[in-house]
Amino acid sequence: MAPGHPTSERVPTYCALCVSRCGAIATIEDGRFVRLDPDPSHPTGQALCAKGRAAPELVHHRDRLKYPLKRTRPKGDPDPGWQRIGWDEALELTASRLGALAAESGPESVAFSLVSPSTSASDDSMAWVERLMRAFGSPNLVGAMELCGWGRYFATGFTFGAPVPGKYLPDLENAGCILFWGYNPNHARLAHATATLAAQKRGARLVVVDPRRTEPARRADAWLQVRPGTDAALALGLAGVMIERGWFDEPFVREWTNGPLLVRSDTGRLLTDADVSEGGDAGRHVAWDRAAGRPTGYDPRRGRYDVDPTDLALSGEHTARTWKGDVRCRTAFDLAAARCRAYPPERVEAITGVPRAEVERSARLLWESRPLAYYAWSGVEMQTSSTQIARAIAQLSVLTGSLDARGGNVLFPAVASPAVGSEVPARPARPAVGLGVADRPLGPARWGFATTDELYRGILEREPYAVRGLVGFGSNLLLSHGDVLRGRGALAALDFYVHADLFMNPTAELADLVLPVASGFEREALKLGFEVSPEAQSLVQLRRPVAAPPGEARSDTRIVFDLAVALGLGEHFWNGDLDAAHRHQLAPSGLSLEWLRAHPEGARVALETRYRKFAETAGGVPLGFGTPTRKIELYSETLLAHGQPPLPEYQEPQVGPVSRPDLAERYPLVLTCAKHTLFCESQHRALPSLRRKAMDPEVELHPVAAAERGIAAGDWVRIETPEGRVRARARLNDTLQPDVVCGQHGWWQPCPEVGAPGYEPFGPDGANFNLLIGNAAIDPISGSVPHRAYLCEIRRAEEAGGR
Ligand SMILES: Nc1nc2c(c(=O)[nH]1)N[C@H]1C(S)=C(S)[C@@H](COP(=O)(O)OP(=O)(O)OC[C@H]3O[C@@H](n4cnc5c(=O)[nH]c(N)nc54)[C@H](O)[C@@H]3O)O[C@H]1N2
Ligand SMILES: Nc1nc2c(c(=O)[nH]1)N[C@H]1C(S)=C(S)[C@@H](COP(=O)(O)OP(=O)(O)OC[C@H]3O[C@@H](n4cnc5c(=O)[nH]c(N)nc54)[C@H](O)[C@@H]3O)O[C@H]1N2
Ligand code: SF4
Ligand SMILES: [Mo]
Repeated sequence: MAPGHPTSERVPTYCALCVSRCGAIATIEDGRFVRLDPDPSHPTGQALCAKGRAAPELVHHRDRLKYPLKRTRPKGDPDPGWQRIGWDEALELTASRLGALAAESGPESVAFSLVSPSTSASDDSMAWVERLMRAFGSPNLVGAMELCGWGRYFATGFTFGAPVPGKYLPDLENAGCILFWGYNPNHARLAHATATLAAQKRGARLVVVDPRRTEPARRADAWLQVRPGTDAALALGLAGVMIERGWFDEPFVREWTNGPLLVRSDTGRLLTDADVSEGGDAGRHVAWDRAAGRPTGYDPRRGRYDVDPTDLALSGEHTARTWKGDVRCRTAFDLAAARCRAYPPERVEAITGVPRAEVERSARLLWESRPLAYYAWSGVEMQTSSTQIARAIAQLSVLTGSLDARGGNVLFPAVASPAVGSEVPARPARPAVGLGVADRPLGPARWGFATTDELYRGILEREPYAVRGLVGFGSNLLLSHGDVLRGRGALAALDFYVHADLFMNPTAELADLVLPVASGFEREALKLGFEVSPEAQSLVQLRRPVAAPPGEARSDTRIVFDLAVALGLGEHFWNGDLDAAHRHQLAPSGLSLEWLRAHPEGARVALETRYRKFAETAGGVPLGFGTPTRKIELYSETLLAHGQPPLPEYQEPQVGPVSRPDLAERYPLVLTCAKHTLFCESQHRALPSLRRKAMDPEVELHPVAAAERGIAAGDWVRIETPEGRVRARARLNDTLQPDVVCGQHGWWQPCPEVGAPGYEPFGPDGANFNLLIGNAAIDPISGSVPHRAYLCEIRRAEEAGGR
């Protein structure tokens, strides 16, 4: 283009900054990326949030990392002495150090960490990181699985044998009733927020469970203001009302859940043929034929009962004759129903604070306006009973018969593509066991995820084995996770830590080597499907870079491939050829990489949406569910076998006023937190257009609680828990319960352009919320940490000493 001729180009793209992946149009003027606007023709492009609009500020930010940096001074020295080095040296150093650790202590001694794909463009690279881990031989991925994904992906797996609602997303376009439980899409996933508004316009009902009156709560048909962490009691109570009133899909429960199976009252085990007759088949279960008044068999391998399912008794106590004598049994559904009925509305009110009439009314709403499409997220993930809560909420979907039904939670169709993260053979050597497997065999470790607590223990205590290396793709562990000071000690004690990021952060400061990463706007990325609807799933887009990366920054994917080659694992990575990798991903769909590159708006692949796929048959056998009984497991023998409750149960938050009255005397307020609408997690505080609108960390509290403490709106206060203290500004909110307060995490970055300060990440004069949270009280199954239900006290900052 001739100089002096202003050029303007508009490139269809999408914002990769968070889980919403909003369809967008990037404007490039004179070669510079200057604007991002919504693209309403894109299935997720109805709107952009302030963060998306601020994308050019992120891209062009002065503090972006530009070159690989090597530490030259010891950890703990206030000056790391960062020295610029070249990529070749950085990759060689990394490969040789990781290779040496693997040779000395096994590949499992190297953990990987990854910024959550919900809060970043790491979605572009996650599968490749997993592939690298597999090829290298490490079973330890530290993400935020125990804080962010466990309930959505794995806890409900015990019920459905599938990730609900994580992958069985709410079918908002067809839902009769939408249930958002501890989830605020208006802040977290704009594409869901706009789809919800549209659904409400066409008459769908909305039920919101949240201690705070969020935007969706304001517009909801029912807002259930639950005491933080007591959600399982509410879910059980709702289910109890539905069962009591007959507001449930009895044929669905009979045919598709393990409700009809008989449970031995003496052992809690499912009755099998081996109980009934000597030498009987332990793999066959027993139900009760109510027509004939006698037991009948069920074979999970064939997914079939010996009689027509309509003949099965769903409830009642039955005596089964076994070869060792008579055994009293109850149906699994009977036990589940009894558990739910133990939480009648008045008890739910006493535990959760939700008025009993609201429990009744909401139960009716869930039933009468079904199909029910639900999503549950952060509010119930970061709890000491996140597994129980997730399973309790799942029952509501089951009772309404909404799983994989049109308008329920549906596994939408997907463009065919190989699972590149898991298709390479795991490294054969000696099979490495994940850090947490011994302590929590059913927890995240079973699926290759380690909690930060497990990571820190591995590093500091060498238990169950030594962790000596860490490869970090983003992930600001010291801001995002509790037990901050122990974490700092642990990271400093690593033999080798390499961290790839857009910016230096307090966690990366402890690395031996820091690698500069291209942002999502500066790299190509292939996205097969946009998740939220069948239409969105049909779109394949090859995101085109709209700006050059700063300095020598490279994409995470590029770094993974380069590192793989340097480690001698190139055979699994097309010897570093990214195009070849993308062609491999596209092969089953027949799409061409060149075509996609020339058409940044992407291609639509025709997909057929099928519902109730569990009822389809293969070789005469209904597919059913991926559970041991091939049915939805209201009653889980898997959990029982591990000493865990087979039915969802209510457990008081471990750090709460009921469990810890001793602590509650000094710390009488219940502390939760929520995402900031303007920032993702610990990021974005340095972007002027955003920071201008939110200069300081805040804590919301009720005016009565504030008045009792002499606190006025805008005052600096100290939040104090048994673990630590931090500062925030008071914001008064009279829709909160008076004993509930809500903070914000992620504050550390300054923004000099608007005169906004940074905050010390490790001390009481800073604002690192997670200094307040410890790792001692955790979910016994998953290791989830109670960032969303803790105890605290709040004081004016001057009274507590210092500003
Ligand atoms: N703007 C923005 N968007 C983001 C992010 C961000 O940081 N900022 N982060 C991304 C990530 S990583 C995630 S995981 C998603 C999360 O998305 P969400 O899960 O929607 O995140 P939050 O808004 O923090 O939490 C949802 C609600 O849980 C409520 N809550 C708090 N305690 C409890 C409780 O005990 N019970 C119940 N029922 N509710 C409770 C809060 O009041 C809040 O309204 O958002 C993603 N999108
Ligand atoms: N108190 C409290 N604690 C929480 C939460 C909460 O709600 N309350 N939420 C939890 C949840 S749900 C999550 S997911 C975690 C999130 O915690 P993290 O996964 O640590 O996420 P972020 O803080 O958003 O970002 C971490 C780093 O990733 C970098 N980054 C951003 N994009 C990229 C990229 O594309 N590539 C690379 N290599 N780096 C990138 C950022 O610059 C930043 O330095 O925090 C958890 N911690
Ligand atoms: S919600 Fe905002 S940050 Fe997230 S993808 Fe959409 S525009 Fe980007
Ligand atoms: Mo998250």
